[in-house]
Amino acid sequence: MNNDGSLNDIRLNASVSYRRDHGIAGKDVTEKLTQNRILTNNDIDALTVLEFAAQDILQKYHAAMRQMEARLETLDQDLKLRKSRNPIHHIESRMKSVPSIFEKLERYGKDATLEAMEAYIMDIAGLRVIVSYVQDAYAILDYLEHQDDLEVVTVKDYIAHPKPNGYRSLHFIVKIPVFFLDGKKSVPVEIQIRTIAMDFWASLEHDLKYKSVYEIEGVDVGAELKACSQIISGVEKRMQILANALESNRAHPKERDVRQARQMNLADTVAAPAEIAVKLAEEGAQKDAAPVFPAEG
Ligand code: 0O2
Repeated sequence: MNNDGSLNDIRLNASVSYRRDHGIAGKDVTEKLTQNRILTNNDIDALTVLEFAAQDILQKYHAAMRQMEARLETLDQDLKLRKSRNPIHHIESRMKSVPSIFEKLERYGKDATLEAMEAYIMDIAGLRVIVSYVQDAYAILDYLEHQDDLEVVTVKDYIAHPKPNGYRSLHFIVKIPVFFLDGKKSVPVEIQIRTIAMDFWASLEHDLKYKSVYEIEGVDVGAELKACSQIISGVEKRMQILANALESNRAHPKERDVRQARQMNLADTVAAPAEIAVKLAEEGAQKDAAPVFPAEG
């Protein structure tokens, strides 16, 4: 959306869709606003008109997001009652901004229309679920897959397959039925599940990415971030082993869980990340350096 031509296309498409869907002249509304000089013929003008035309659709996604959040909270409460633990640490929600939606459509090479927005943009409504342990992320996906009115349409497992920069999270799109005055609609919501540790990494990486200067002479920032992600992953695995062993002790001891915990050694846990850091520094933090974590038994 860098030139006036495409902005005008967006305005025109939004106006036509609005008129068709609402039976009133969206173009007249646009002109009235423009004549009153609330809008001018620039980027803000086009995006504001678009926002107006899209609000009806966005409301639908907002409703779906709230209902999905309630589902997750109910699941968490139920697990607390039955299994005495709350896997969900907290939930964040966000609606994608209209400019961001249309930037994504442009990236996908799709027309800047409201129809395309509904057909191709699956993360208009998004929830980020922060959990304690890696196993919790997969357990929540599994519970949702077993709710028969939900449809999990795509799963991107960046935990099993981290992004090249070290980003880890479990992403999936769930379609949830929502009842409106004109009937039931199945609305997609993007869910990102990540542990507290993954969230820590992603938040700082995001923060660093937007620093005005993202380079330090003699330091490979990307390789450092990737190494941090790998270290975090190693620490998480050890925390998971501890949690499993403690849980196992509390209920019906499982030999395997307890044995895994016994085979861990606190000294290794502390030493391993430090060793990796030294090794990376020695190797000049080469991009493809793959730190080796202590075996987990
Ligand atoms: P916002 O404001 O959260 O929407 P695709 O669906 O494959 O065409 P997309 O949508 O970019 O591409 O999907 P992807 O990469 O699976 O996940 C996008 C979202 O995941 C991002 O949202 C971030 O919230 C998060 N994310 C993905 N990669 C990274 C990363 O390397 N670092 C951090 N910190 N977060 C990441 P948006 O679209 O950026 O923004």
